Amino acid sequence: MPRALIWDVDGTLAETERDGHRVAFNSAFEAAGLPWRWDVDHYGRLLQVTGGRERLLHDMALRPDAPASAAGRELLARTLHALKNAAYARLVAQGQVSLRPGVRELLDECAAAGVRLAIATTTSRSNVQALLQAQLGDAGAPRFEVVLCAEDAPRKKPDPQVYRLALQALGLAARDAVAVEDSPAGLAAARASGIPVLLTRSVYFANAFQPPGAADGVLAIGDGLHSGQGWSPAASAPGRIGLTQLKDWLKTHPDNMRCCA
Ligand code: XBP
Ligand code: MG
Repeated sequence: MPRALIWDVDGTLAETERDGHRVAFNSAFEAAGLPWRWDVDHYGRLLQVTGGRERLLHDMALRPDAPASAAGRELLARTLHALKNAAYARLVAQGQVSLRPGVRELLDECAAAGVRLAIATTTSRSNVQALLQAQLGDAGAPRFEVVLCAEDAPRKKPDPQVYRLALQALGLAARDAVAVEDSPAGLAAARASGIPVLLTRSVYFANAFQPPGAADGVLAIGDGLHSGQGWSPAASAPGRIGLTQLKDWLKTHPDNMRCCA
């Protein structure tokens, strides 16, 4: 049995990007009087860059109407990012973003079984707080013993910093935890810290693990925790993914076979 589940937020706890962060970035552009708008496809490409402020800077580098100096772009990125996070918090409070199916059930099961919960994300702390409050109420945040965000780990995924800090805070070895992730950068970060990864494909990274070998080393990959269908390796039951299934996958995971052979 894993002793802790370490959750990514964006794309994993909830589908936050397309209808949450993207829409909020566009509100920020509008509030700042800028004509820029990020459509669904463009935003998907920008997601290669982790971190909202970094994403803004990356986009500005290709815009002739962005400030010419690095300092000017940096200042604008900070202003827009703050506006975006405020707009995101409003959207989330209105219920525009929900937990992905099967997430709540697995969180509840962990609580009942004494499996510890943590968050390791590249997003800003205010975004995590807004989501937990809106979806899980006052009791939401305290359910996660460790919550590490962009402010705690400035070297963003795929850098393993946030996962290493999470293991440290939990006082656990990597093999005692399972990371739940959705993106190639998240997978790389968790794997580089040695944590087995459960991958739930999200809207923007649905096809990111297509070539054979792209998801090498994962504990399992599937479309979501709500169903046991379509997972690789196959789940033993068609119902939602629970702790018993995680335990089964951990037993046969190559990392554990190596460690305990
Ligand atoms: C999440 C991110 C974040 C969010 C937006 O990546 O890259 O930048 O898109 O949040 P992951 P901020 O799911 O791998 O943690 O604007 O606060 O960065
Ligand atoms: Mg993610």
